[in-house]
Amino acid sequence: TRRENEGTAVEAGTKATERFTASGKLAKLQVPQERVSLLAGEAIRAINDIAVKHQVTYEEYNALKAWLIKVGTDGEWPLFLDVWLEHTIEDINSQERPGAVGTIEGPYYVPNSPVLPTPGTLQMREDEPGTPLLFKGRFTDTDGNPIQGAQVEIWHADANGFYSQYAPELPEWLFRGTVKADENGYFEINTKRPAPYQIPTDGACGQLISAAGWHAWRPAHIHIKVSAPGYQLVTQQLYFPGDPHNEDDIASAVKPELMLDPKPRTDGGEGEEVVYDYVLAKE
Ligand code: MBD
Ligand code: FE
Repeated sequence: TRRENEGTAVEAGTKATERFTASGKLAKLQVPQERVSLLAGEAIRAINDIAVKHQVTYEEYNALKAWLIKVGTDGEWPLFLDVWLEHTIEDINSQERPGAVGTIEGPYYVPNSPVLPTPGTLQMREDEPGTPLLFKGRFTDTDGNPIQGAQVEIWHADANGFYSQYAPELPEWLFRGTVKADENGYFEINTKRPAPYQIPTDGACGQLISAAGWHAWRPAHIHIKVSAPGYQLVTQQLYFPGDPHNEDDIASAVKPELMLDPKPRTDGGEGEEVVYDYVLAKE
């Protein structure tokens, strides 16, 4: 089984926290006082209402306090928020955008992955386990014209459910890359089909999951950011039919438009191929 080495959650959580804090996003954040007062005020009131409704005891209050402290010391605020809240924020903010369907980014994106021309092959180890997957598609605008200068940033876990740069001893850019589409908008990416994924179970989020009797699974997924100069960036994930967790993703991030349809390769190559096309909306 995976996650047997101690400290996996802390390792991933600390990296995710550091990367978010250092990402430069924070310096620009500006939330007006009236929004802070409205949102924080209602959130605090909602928690107090729940406490009254369910007659929360001091035992439960102190368990909550200890757990919240542990979320921080394990570095799991990015994980907690991305699993249990980001899907709602993503839905709210993508409603108006035509074209490619998005979903949550999650905690393990790394910018500036190695750039590859199409057809590109993501970095793998020798004897990397898993079914080879050829992922290909085309970029067009909302009028059906090919887009120039489009790229696919792709990242996913290895067969053990670990993301490079968030777990020890993995090659830095394992299963991470930026593939540039050709002048007609076509791209091809060679990788391996990822396995179903459990969020770290040995940290605060895992403690909540087991204390509540929930499960920690996400369906197998490939993370994607697609972009082109002058077009809106889309962050999404792609999924595989038949995965037992497509219907009960702990992160609530599956949408029908994000389901792939892999087929045996037609060119004699080993493994599967799948076509997924992108329509991007102008900025
Ligand atoms: C993941 O790999 C992920 O994609 C999300 C959303 C949350 C935790 C781990
Ligand atoms: Fe993921």
